Amino acid sequence: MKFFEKVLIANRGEIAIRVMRACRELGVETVAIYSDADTNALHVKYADEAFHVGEAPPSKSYLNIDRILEVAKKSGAEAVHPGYGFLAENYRFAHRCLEDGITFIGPSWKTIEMMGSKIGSKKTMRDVGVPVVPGTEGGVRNVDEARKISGEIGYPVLVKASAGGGGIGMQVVEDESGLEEAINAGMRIAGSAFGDSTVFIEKYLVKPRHIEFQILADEHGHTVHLFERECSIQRRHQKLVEESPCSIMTEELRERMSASAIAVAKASDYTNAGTVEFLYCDGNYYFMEMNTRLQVEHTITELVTGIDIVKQQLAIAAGEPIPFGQEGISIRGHAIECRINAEDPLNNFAADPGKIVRYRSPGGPGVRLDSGIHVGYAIPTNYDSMISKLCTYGYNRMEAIERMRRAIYEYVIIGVKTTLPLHHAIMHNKQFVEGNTHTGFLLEEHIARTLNRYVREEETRIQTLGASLRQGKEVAAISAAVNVYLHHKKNA
Ligand code: MV4
Repeated sequence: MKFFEKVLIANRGEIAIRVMRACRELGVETVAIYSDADTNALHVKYADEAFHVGEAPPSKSYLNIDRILEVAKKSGAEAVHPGYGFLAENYRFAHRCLEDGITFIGPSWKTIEMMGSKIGSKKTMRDVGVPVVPGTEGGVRNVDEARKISGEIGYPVLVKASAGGGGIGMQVVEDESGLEEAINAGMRIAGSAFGDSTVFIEKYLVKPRHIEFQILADEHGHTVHLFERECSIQRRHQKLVEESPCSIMTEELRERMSASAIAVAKASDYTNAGTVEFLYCDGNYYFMEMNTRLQVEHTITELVTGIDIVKQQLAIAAGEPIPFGQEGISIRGHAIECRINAEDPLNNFAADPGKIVRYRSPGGPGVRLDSGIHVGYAIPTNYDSMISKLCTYGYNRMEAIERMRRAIYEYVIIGVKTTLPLHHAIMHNKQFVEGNTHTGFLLEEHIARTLNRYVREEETRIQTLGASLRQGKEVAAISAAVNVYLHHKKNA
């Protein structure tokens, strides 16, 4: 079954290629779109057809709804896959697709709209009995009400934007004296960032873990979960390392959380692939939000369940029933993802766009690399700095970690600074290895202390490898990488 004859992929980079790979396996023709900045990008070459959609700024190209729908019609694509970011959670785009008779590969526009409101979705979930963080029922109407509720739930509290995402407008309030000021600031920031100044208040959870459940739901009323991922290791609300399963998961907790995740999907008439995010703290979990799209970290779920989530998305969008029940889905082994960004970890993670002059990807047992880059590729400044996703799979968590350490050593990217040394530091960090992580993990200084050393080592390694490669000594370059690795083993 190929579900569609032709699909347009309204995205770029590694995720556009990921979706096209599923299409290729199914025999579905692919249509790429590209901006002025991406004329030489891999996703353009990978597709069967490619159409220019505008200038480099996203608003002129990858967010240009009129132009993208025009290309869809011109190319004869029956469906559009939005990937993540850009138009993936834009309910207006999903609605426009519906109007134009093009299948949007994702949930209905109504579900996307509902989940876009933090307050609205939280209220729906509270009503169906899913645990939510204690706080105001809706938006803050006035400071007196906010004071009363904050006093009841107890400080510290958190002011959050209803339309928010990425922690924008979010503020911790330690005691009553800071409340009014935080509400005003939160409303101002939310208003200018989202055009909606509504804020709400929640009890502030200390050092929570971020645990999310992958969901699949078809148009015949069947909803299943593909287990959980832990994504606590992040920086400024950008995830950096994800893993599945969560290292502290128990059968009993998974039973409860997965039932809640399915209840969330049912309550929102969910169809297609989605993710229910929870905060976990001291044995309790709370619904935070639902992401109505394919996520960056879907890869690790694919590794531990063996299910191709993108193919399931296409099947569901074509009206097919999910071909397995919950009892037909199992989790096996352990998978970890490290996001490789073109950023300088020693310069406050500033983006380091530039040209990749040397590149060698890791391989071997249990390694999956999803990337959109190649030698000679100039990373555009207009888009996200994530250039690839390095995932490893192992029989258990320790083997996945060992394989990630090895894969990081094998991975050579010369020309731009990357987050590879940071991942090196994390994979060797005692607290991470023990599974002792939380959302403030990277703010604690133990990583900062070792990061300098790892970045310096990475630079030395790159120089050694670069010198060997320039002399055409591929084998010497490989042995240099292995030697650094052996050195580490000895000193571990
Ligand atoms: C919280 C929280 C603690 N208590 N809510 C951050 C992004 C936004 N979607 C929700 N976030 C948080 N909400 C309460 N009541 C801590 C965070 C948080 C966080 C959550 C998930 C992953 C990383 C995070 C990093 C800092 C704060």
